[in-house]
Amino acid sequence: MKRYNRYFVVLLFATAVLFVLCNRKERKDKVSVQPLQEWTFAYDGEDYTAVVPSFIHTDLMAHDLIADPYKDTNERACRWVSDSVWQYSTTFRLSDRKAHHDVVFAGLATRAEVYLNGHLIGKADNMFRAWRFVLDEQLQKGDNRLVVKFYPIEPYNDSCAAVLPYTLPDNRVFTRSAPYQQGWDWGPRLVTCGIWQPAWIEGWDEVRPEGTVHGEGMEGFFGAFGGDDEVMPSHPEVRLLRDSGEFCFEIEGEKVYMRGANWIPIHSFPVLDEAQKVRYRRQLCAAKEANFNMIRVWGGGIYEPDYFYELCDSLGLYVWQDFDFSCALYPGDSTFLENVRIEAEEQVRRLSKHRCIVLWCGNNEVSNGWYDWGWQKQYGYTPEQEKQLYEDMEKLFGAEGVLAAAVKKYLPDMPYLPSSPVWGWGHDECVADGDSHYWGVWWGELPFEMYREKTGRFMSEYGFQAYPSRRTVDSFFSASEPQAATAADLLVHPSMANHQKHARGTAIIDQMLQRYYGVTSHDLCLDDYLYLSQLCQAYGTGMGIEAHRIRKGHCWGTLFWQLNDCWPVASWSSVDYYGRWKALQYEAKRLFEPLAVLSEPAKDDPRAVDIYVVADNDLKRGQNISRGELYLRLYDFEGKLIDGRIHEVQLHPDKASEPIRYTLPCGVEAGEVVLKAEYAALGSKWHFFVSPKQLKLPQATIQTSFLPICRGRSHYEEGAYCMVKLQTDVFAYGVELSIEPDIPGRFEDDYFHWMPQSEPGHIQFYPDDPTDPRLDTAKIKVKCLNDVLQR
Ligand code: BMA
Repeated sequence: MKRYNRYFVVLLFATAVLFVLCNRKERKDKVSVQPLQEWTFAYDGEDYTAVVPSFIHTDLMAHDLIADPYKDTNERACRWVSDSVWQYSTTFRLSDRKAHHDVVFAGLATRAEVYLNGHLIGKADNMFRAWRFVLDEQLQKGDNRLVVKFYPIEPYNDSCAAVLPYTLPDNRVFTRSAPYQQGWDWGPRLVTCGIWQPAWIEGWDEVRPEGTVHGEGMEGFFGAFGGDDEVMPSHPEVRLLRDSGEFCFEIEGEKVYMRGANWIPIHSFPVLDEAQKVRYRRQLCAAKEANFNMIRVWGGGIYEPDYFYELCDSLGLYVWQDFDFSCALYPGDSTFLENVRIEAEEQVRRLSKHRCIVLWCGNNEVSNGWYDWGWQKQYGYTPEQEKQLYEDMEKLFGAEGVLAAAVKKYLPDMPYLPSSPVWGWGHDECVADGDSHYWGVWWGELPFEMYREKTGRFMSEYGFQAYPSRRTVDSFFSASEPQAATAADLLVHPSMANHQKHARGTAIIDQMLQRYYGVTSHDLCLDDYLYLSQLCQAYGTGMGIEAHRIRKGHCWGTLFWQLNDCWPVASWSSVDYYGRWKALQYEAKRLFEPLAVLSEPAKDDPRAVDIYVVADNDLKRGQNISRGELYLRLYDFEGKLIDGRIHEVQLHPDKASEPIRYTLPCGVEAGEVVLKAEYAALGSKWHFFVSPKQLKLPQATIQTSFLPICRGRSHYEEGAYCMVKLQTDVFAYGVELSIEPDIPGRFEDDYFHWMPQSEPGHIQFYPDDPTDPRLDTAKIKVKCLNDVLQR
């Protein structure tokens, strides 16, 4: 009898669920959706076809009305575009007449008025919200004309600033648009506007749709907003451990060490078309291949499209998500807060379905700016004003603020951090409490070795700039190169200078080149300089990664600044705008191996090194690596083995192994040898006892040959790949391979060290298009530090 009761309850429940689902479907079926895809924009009294979704700059470029702003100094020449009013129009007839109709814009950038048949029907002022306007009153039977008028944001921002009784550090904060488009220290100033998400008309008879329903083909950049049938998946059980200053992600009961980098938008005009999807895939696959397990979506960019998070979900990359606020103080009036509340709720709700997100953070460097950047003094705030500004910050970012509330509403168990970093890098606390942006290296112009002194509990930013490769430079620098020009001569050319957005960028790179390589841009040709800037970035940032992983247990994450670029430029990125890996990305791949052999010079003995083995818990299950043998082999640069040792090493889940000390034997010149440390054939590391400029590297002769297409299993996947055969007569430091002609693809490894061997070694090359006929006659070009320093 009891059993029957149970069946009855189950049946009743199933019927109820079915009833609810059918009803929902019925209600949804009543909503008609009519896409609005055919638009024009007005320029100089004429109408031009527009692409929707897109931005005015891309539309103008498509009609040759402006030159590509990524090239030379065109960015400046098209400044007028940001200062103009732009008008987009479409004409439509209703395909399915209902009792009521709304127009829905999944995204408008940014200050816009919407007119139907000449009547204002609504205004928009936030790029990160969807907008819905009622059409009914002005709707006509036949053709209807819908116009969207975009206004420049700067005059509006200035007018808001003018009525405030105090100055905010940056007027851009008054408009909710992507901060980076206003120019950054790696980004052009390309303030743009446009219908940057899909637009459509919804019609219904009885029940007005809640939120936004989207139909076939309406899946845009932001996907669907607030559709009432979205299911929130159960998230992994994520905890952010913060006891006694700790900053550690615990996921499903296990502490996870995070390895990765910061993410900025992949384009100054971030529209999700097929070309951008390819670029999203390329960048995120680069992260995965380089053994990242986390990406931080930085708060000065955009909330990325669902496509981005779907890729992260499927690649197994955790995402630290900043709200879109960065490096400034924001208004605290109720209109602004309400605007932000809606934005935050829409975005958190939209992204709540992605399991990859493990943290929402209020902003990038707002708290850091407040405490450390001298705003109070610079803008002469009175104590009352300071109090008010502090309270405004709390209202937005605090634990009880608008953003935290949005997270709590849709993701009650999701960790929320008010601001990153917890402490600025000038405070002693930055190594003891919370996440840290360590900018003593670069901004503070301190040597790379400082990373070893300043390892915080979680390193969410640190890094060093490098120039992109020659092919990327050629894409924006069209001037011809005078004979015998040094890199320094060329770097001051307006086209090159416009692609270095940091005021002291070139000087700081030169300083470090001098310190570690003994040369500067004045001693090098452009090609050698670009190469060396990358080697230097990999060397410095790599030293940071090692320091942070060696201190695992104290530190639970290392995310360097920055993975990608939004245009071709000199920057901190490890992969450039075109997807070309800089030396740093290869170095990160080595140093981010879940099981890594790491080294650090002994503090008390210049001839000694401490070797560590660190194993993270994303090592392949079943690998028995808890105990193993560490082989230490010392070679001279002719490849002769000078010394060899074996040590037993015990690994730990929550910290690096105990250090294994190795001291150079008497009589060995520190600048003439290299130590190879290898753990159980799983991980290895080259260690040098002096800085690169003190190495006595002999001239190297490297022979290469290229085998076009091999079929079968590459190191990554089944498919076609090419093979480079490589042999050197002496130890070659930092070997850079390039393929001639420029065939898109990637080497399995690059900027590596290479020992003389009796047989040639192999490096695989993965062409984007294995049927490219140029592969048959392609040649390999090599460069290495041995040669560059001898020229
Ligand atoms: C960090 C970032 C960015 C900036 C970078 C390099 O602090 O948050 O604001 O691009 O420094 O300067």
